[in-house]
Amino acid sequence: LKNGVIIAVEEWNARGGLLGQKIEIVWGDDQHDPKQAVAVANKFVNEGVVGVIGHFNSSSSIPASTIYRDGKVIQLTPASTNPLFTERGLWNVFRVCGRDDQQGSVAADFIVRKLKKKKVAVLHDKTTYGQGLADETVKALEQAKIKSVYYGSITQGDKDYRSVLTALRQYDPEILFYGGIYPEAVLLTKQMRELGMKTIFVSGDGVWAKEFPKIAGKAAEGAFITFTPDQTKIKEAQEVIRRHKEKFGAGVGAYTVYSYVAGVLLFEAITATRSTDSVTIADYIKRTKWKTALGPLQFDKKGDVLVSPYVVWEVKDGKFVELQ
Ligand code: ABU
Repeated sequence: LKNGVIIAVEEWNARGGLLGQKIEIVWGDDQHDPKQAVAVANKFVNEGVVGVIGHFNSSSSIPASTIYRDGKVIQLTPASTNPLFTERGLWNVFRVCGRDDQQGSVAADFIVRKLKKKKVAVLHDKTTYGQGLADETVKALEQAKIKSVYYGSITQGDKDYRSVLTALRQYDPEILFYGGIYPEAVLLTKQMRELGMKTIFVSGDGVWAKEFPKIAGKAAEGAFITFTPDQTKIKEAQEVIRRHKEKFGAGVGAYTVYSYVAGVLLFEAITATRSTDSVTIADYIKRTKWKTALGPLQFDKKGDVLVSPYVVWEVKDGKFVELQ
């Protein structure tokens, strides 16, 4: 997320900045802790920031958003996918990515229609994102008349998940759907294979990180992950991807282009309105049809994008491959 913002700010500052001033980035680290997120949000408000690009975790973005609302600060999250972020009617929030109710139904549809599996175990990491995505997937499975054979949770940061895997193995699941982030997905897949389980691993965007296949190795092969369609094929994204490679010597992360776009929307809104008043900027962002590095984009009244497709990716030969 940082890299995307840095590229956007460098681009705008090279053109002279905003309203005659150079843009200054103020960084905060919420340590993916909701309490720390609130502390960071208060710090930003006290420092008089105009807009926040962030946070990453839904469990940080949601509690921080009310601090920003009260402090009259715009918040654009590039990556927080829990529906609650935009479902509370806050005027100051925007989400550039999709939502877990969309993502969960794509996962369930893939399990039922494409994989044609019926025995699904579900695990989540107890976070707002992880549990939220697991619950949305369960809901969508139930609409397809599939009741999960096991529903449980793990604790982020633990290293040994063999006891929960052994417990769910008794139900002989064909699929393990996991709501959570990639470090635990690495351990879950590795330990599943160590236990001799052939269960297919399915998860969401929190696991779409090159580290997942890289660290899990063979254990990740054949895993299915929901995420957006391949950003490297979007023509408008090419220049950001090129500049990222040039500056940081690596390909973009899952949400780098999203954070770039969030920054550009904020800067374009400030330029167009010639204002740093958050209500004026929010109103402009909401009523504008945007052309962005992710393609055309428009927000609804809640601050969600009107179109946010999810597709399924498979881990093949250590890489994510988008399925057609
Ligand atoms: N969307 C995946 C990870 C970030 C979050 O929503 O918590």
